[in-house]
This record gives sequence, C-alpha cells and structure tokens, in this order.
Amino acid sequence: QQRLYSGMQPSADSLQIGNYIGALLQWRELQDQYDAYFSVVDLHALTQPGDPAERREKTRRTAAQYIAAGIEPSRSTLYVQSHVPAHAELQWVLSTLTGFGEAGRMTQFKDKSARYGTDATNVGLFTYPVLMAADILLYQTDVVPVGDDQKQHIELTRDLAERFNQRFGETFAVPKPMIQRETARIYDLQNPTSKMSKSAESDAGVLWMLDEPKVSAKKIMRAVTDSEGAVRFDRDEKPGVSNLLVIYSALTGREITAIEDEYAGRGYGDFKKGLAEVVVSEFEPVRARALELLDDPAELDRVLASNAERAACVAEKTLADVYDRIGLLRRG
Ligand code: AQP
Repeated sequence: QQRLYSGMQPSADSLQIGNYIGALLQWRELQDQYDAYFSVVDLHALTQPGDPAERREKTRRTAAQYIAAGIEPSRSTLYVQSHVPAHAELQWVLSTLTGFGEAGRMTQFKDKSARYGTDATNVGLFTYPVLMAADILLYQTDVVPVGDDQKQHIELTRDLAERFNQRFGETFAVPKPMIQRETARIYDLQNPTSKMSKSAESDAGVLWMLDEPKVSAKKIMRAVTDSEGAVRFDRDEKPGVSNLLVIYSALTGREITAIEDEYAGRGYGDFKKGLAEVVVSEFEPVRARALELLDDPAELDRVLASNAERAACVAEKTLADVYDRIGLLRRG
C-alpha cells in the first residue's frame, strides 16, 4: 500500500471551513486507499508567537477536530509532531544539505519575512520547509496532498531526497505532491479575494468548525456579495457569490451549475439561507463530536500517545539509516 503524509498547524482553537474542504474532506477519503499519516504539526506552529497553555490546548483541539471530521486513529496514524523526536533530528541533518540560497528562494518565507520585517522574522520560518521535508521523508512517503501554495516546498523535499540518495545511497522514497483542485480553495467571506485563514485579522469572514450554528448562519447571511442579484459563478466579477457556490458544492457534492439552476430567479437571501442550512447540518455533528472528545482529554491524550508510538517505529528506522549512511558513530 502506498504511503501518504499530511498535516496542519495547531494555530487556532478551531479549524476553519477552508481546512475542512481543502484538506480534511480529502484526507477522510484518502485514508481508505493509503497507509496514511496525519500529523498535528506543533513544531511548525512554534514559528508564530503564542501562550504556552494556549498552545497545548490548540494542539488537543486540532487533533480532536481531525477525529471528529472522520480521520480514524485506528486506521490512519494521527499523531502530534513533537511526540516523535525524529522530526527535529532529521531536520537538522537535512538543513546541512540545503543551500542558504535554496531556502531563501521559498516564496512563503519571502512573503512572511517581507510582511514581518527581517528583525521580526525568526530562523524557524526560514527552515520551516526543511522541517516539512523531514516530516515527509521520515515516513518513506509516496504522496503528499497539499494546496497549490505548498508545491514549492514539495519540490524542495524531492530535491533533498534525491540529493541524499545520490550522495549516500538509496535511503528515501521521493514523494509526489497530490495537488488539490483550485476550486477547493475557500476565500474569506468578508474579503473574498483573500484565502480564508486561521490567522485572519478579523474573524467576521471566517467560518470556524467549532462556531455555534447560529454564529455560522449569521456570518453566511452577512457574507459580501455584489449588486447583480444573480446566483452565478464568475470568479473575477463575482468572487463573493462564487466562493459561496464553491462551499455549497463541496459540502453537498452537487455540481455548481445544478445549484445555480436551483436558485435561478431567487435572491441572495434565499441562497444564503440554503447555504447556512448546508453548513450547519455538516458541522453540527462534527462540532458535537469534537466537544465530546475534548471533554475527556486523558482519553484523547492516550489515543495520541499510541498513534505516536506507531509513527515513531517507522520514523526511527529511517533516522537510524540516515545517521548510519551519513557517517555518525553508532552509540556502542
Ligand atoms: N482557505 C483555504 N481553502 C482551502 N484549503 C485551505 N487550507 C487552509 N486554508 C484553506 C488547507 O488546510 C491545511 C492547513 O494547513 P496549515 O495549518 O499548515 O496552514 P495554512 O495552509 O496556512 O492554513 P491556515 O488556515 O491559513 O492557517 P494559518 O493561518 O495558521 O497559516 C492545508 O492543507 C491547506 O492547503
């Protein structure tokens, strides 16, 4: 069976509907066809400042939402990145094989360092893609489902795997990206040309998975549209309505044209009401299940610990091969 790896940062108390449609829905389906590893990448999240107690809580909450959305910890390996020390260890080795210029060309780093300024940019943001390469390569991963924005990081991962294999002998599988369709990208409801994000400045345009149903409904009713009044997909002219159509279609599995037909001649109010029902009925059980899991943190921690053990077995074997091939002295 082919192996698949993906992860998300525990950077908020709740995941947002973009994480659900762009990642979790696919992961849920893919776990049937692959030996899947899904991690909560808490080490990556350290690149953003945060309160220690809140961090711990966000990690648990993210894991609970994976499970509530249908990732089964008995079938997939669902674990917390920092529970498997091999991630940080392999990252160090790979960083010694990564060119300074090569890492500096990563657009995510360039964007973030330009946004925060060099003094406020930490070295962790610079080496972020190397840690991501370590995550993926430790598990001899064949495929990595990612959004289009992560393509460059997967290219770097492939280059590092090939470089290592060439210099030290076949050690890593060279992974392939599984790029999700552009239509799976969800935009902010208040600002429908920017990607919906956990770290958006205002949450008025973010649909959180753990929002109460009436809060989600209200946000949808207030979503930015346009003055034409027709429910029609047109990404350039009607980004707001198009985004709502994409959400509707992703959650119901219906074609966008069928939804346009259903709402032909009806106003945005009706359409938004329809969408609010769809979103609420999708998220109500997910939310209830996540809150139930969070009610018993000891049990959740136990599940995460046993999954981390499974992950560590695979990761430690790869790391031992790497140390051996690169010439680190074995502890006698
Ligand atoms: N708006 C989105 N539409 C579709 N997919 C999305 N993803 C995130 N936002 C959207 C997918 O969710 C996963 C989360 O990855 P991440 O947590 O490592 O970071 P991200 O992509 O930067 O997600 P956020 O929500 O915007 O988080 P912050 O604010 O922390 O940076 C990925 O698979 C991503 O494609």
